[in-house]
Amino acid sequence: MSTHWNVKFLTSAASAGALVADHGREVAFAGRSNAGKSTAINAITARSGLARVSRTPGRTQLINFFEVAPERRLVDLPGYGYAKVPEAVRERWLELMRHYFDRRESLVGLVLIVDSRRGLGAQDVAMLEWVLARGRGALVLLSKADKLNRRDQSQVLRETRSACEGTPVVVQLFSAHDKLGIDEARAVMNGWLA
Ligand SMILES: Nc1nc2c(ncn2[C@@H]2O[C@H](COP(=O)(O)OP(=O)(O)OP(=O)(O)O)[C@@H](O)[C@H]2O)c(=O)[nH]1
Ligand SMILES: [Mg+2]
Repeated sequence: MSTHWNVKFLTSAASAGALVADHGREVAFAGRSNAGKSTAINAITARSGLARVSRTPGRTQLINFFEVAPERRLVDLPGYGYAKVPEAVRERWLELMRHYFDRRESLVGLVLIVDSRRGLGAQDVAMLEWVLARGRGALVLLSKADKLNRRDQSQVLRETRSACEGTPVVVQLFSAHDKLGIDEARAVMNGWLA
């Protein structure tokens, strides 16, 4: 379980043809634009400058691959749900994601980053259904939990868990700022990657 991670950036892919060879195992991070995917990757790998963090939604338009051990990868997928993205870009995103989720043999689990102040949206649910249909694991991290008080934290946790009832989806509160849920997320990911 306690795989040692030696994290390094591998490559950015703008198209299906540019993906890293489909060997070994990888865990993908997905979520709405600005949900905190890159920040979560940095927190979980304890590498502050690894994945780029931005205040401008929709910045990560590429699929970014990071290696944590030989043949073991983390994948930062481009965010969705940003209203100002042109239709053509949105269609390209959908095509790329469909290709990735339908064919990626090395994908063992999805970490879905959901802003704890918004909760699960329709597109988040669609992502979960995509991976569950293929028998992969799923972990929902309710991000930016530091922005909520205790009461609101437990409410969103309860609601999200109840929305995922009957599925193997694991739901946790997460805050990169307060270092909440980081070890738990890593443990789930290590289980998938082992
Ligand atoms: N308070 C707080 N802010 C956070 C947390 N995680 C991320 N943020 C902020 O949310 C914003 C977006 O974070 P990113 O990690 O860039 O989000 P992303 O999902 O990778 O965004 P895109 O790649 O653009 O889709 C940044 O301003 C982060 O500093 C957190 O745990 N707490
Ligand atoms: Mg990002």
